[in-house]
Amino acid sequence: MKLGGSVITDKRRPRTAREGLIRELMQRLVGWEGRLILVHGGGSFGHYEARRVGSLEEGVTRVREAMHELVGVMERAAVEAGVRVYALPPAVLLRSVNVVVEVLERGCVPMLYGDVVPAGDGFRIMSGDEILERLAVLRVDRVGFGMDVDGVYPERPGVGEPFKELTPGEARALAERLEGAAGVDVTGGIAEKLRRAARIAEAGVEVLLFDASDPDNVDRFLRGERVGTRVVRRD
Ligand code: IP8
Repeated sequence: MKLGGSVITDKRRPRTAREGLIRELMQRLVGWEGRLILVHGGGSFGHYEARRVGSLEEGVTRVREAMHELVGVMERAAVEAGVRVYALPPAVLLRSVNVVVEVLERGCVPMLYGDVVPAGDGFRIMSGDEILERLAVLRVDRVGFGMDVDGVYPERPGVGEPFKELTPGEARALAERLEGAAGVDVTGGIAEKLRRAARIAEAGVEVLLFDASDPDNVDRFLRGERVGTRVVRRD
């Protein structure tokens, strides 16, 4: 399950975490008996600093320091709630998913986050959404994209009703349409999510895109209930 940057931070204020909500969300993981991998985005920490630095090569430490501050907030909330979270930099995934499995096998909740990772001669950003897609190979039951809107809308959030269900093909077609229809700022995020959701669902894993700023939805997702927009292969 990913907790998007727009859920756990206030995107309008640099380096501002929604600490109260983060604590509530962590509380919902207490007593969860199944296996869970957490992923979180960068919000007003990573994205803010990544925009400010001239290049990732130059600003790698600054961007990562901001992400580590947000990771610290998440870890503190986990400690207070009594959830055994184990933060892992996603650069480990460039080699394999083995460490994630080892952490799971020890009964902990691996927590990965959007981060700067080596690429070519320099660095690039690995988003939380990319991390979800890379982890889907672990034969997970379902993947959740926790956002700050209650699903995927035909045009834009709040206009009409969110889709209840999409096939991978429908999700891809919608990604094309949304990307072409409006500015990248508004829809780039959702188009990219839809493409990743389509690929994950194509491999047979159920994907849910839902509003994680309501902690009850996190409960529903963990219980395997339908929440938000479901992307699923129809065989
Ligand atoms: O919020 C981006 O992760 P995302 C992380 O999942 C950085 O796109 C470092 C900007």
